[in-house]
Amino acid sequence: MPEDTCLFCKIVSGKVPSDKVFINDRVYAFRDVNPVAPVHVLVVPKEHIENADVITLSDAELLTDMFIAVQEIARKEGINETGYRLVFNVGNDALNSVPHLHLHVVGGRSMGWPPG
Ligand code: DGP
Repeated sequence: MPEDTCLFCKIVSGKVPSDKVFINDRVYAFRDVNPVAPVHVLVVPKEHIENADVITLSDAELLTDMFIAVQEIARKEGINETGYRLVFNVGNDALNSVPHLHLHVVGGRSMGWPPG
């Protein structure tokens, strides 16, 4: 069962503590333990989905929920006007380290492009 082994499932269930930023029925968001910018929040579905590469049409509503959560978080964190970056890492080349879908919300400073 992923709830027993997956770090972000344990964060969602409260077994592992986190700094909560947002919660609703389907989405949980918390501060990244290794922030790369003044604002660095991870938005995750409460349900275990491995990564963006396995998303299907049946996840459409859940993905919309995640983006609506992002909008609320960006306003609450004061970065909706200055801007922010949204990142889904997938697989080794992207250094995806936790196999539970998560959307990085990064902001509060100017960022370069392309990423390193
Ligand atoms: P990724 O590399 O895309 O898989 O991002 C995983 C992120 O998760 C990474 O930026 C660090 C963060 N992270 C890892 N373990 C923990 C944890 O226990 N708590 C919190 N808050 N963040 C974590």
